[in-house]
Amino acid sequence: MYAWPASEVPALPGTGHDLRLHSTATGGPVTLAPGPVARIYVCGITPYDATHIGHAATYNAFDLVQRVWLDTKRQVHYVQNVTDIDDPLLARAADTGDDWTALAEREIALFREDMTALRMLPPRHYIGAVEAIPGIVPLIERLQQAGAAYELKGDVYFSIESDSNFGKVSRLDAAAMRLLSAERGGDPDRPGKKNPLDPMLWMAARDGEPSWDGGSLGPGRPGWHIECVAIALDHLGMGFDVQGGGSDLAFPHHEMGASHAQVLTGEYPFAKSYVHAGMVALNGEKMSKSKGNLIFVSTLRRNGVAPAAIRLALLAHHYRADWEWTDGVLEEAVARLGRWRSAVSRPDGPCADAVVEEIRAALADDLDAPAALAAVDRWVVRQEAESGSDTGAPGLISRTVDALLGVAL
Ligand code: 5CA
Ligand code: ZN
Repeated sequence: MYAWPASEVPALPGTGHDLRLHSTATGGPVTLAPGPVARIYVCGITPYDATHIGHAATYNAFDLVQRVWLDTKRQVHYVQNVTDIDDPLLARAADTGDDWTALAEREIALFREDMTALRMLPPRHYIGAVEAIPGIVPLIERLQQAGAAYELKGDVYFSIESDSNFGKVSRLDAAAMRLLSAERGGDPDRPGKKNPLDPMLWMAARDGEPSWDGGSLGPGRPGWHIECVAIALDHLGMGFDVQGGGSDLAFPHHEMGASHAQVLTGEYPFAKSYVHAGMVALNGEKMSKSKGNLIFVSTLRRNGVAPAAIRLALLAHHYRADWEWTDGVLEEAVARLGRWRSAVSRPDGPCADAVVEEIRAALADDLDAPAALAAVDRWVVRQEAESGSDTGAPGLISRTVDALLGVAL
């Protein structure tokens, strides 16, 4: 499917630094993309309620990844999916009486508008689960042939025991895995499974639910993890640099995906790093569709909030931190945007070369966006105090903030 238009990325003098990101799989920083092409897969939305601030925060983190790599003159192969068929989407459509395809289309359209307004650079490949089905079916058949999958009442499950590296992504103990499996789309209590954690690869057609031709698997629809694996292998191959998403995807989604791919290819690892953004909360609880405690980007925009202020509100938090959305967070971002905009509209200021370097260094060090904002804040304060004589400085600040942080002043 088509993604959304790319906002222009201004060219900056010099070159950025190589990116180091914290990987869940190592518990420490990994230096990425040694070659001229960087490869990243970021899990996309399930389109039944988009785009809340939690989504936006996660996509902001991976947009920064793309911007840092572009600043090092690398090409970026960025792939994102849309889970346009899954249980939660059907459940929401049944609740509201919507046609599930119409619901998905509407929410994807809104997501595209929000991403464009927030200046998130689009993926090169934006792929829906439904359009990926013809590629998913043969992968499941291959897993069956390899003895890594089994049938249960027409459904097909992946056997986690077939992957000797299972567990290396999330590094959780068995009890924690079991708990999270039940919470996040798994069915650990279903009788007849070889291991309670085994995830579904193919769900046989259910009455009243959509289904697709599954060849030898029979009519049905794909499981969640194999969807992302099929899309990532098709467009990136094994050993890509970053598998990204929110921290709620570490287990089971990214753990299972890595196992599927490693058994399919016999190669290790699926991704060189597994990078997870913290969860944004509202009123003390994780912002989530199921709880309904959501602040939507589109509502803020409709209420006249500048997208650049929303972006600054996201950037004020380190991507790995869990944080809470409050009115105060937004007010601070609106005030900062005002200060920055008036600063760059002045005819001169103190030399900004060191600020560019500070922003580059902060972002290269595990995307320290708050430190990048602080560097700009200090320049603004200096300009207010001493003015300065560098007529190129306001323009350089403006272009840097646009290129590296996605904020148009
Ligand atoms: N379609 C799947 C991934 S294949 C999915 O998780 N969709 S989602 O719509 O539920 O979430 C999309 C992305 O937003 C995921 O990376 C998820 O981790 C992230 N996300 C969801 N809620 C929050 C939140 N409250 N804070 C931060 N990120 C969040
Ligand atoms: Zn995914």
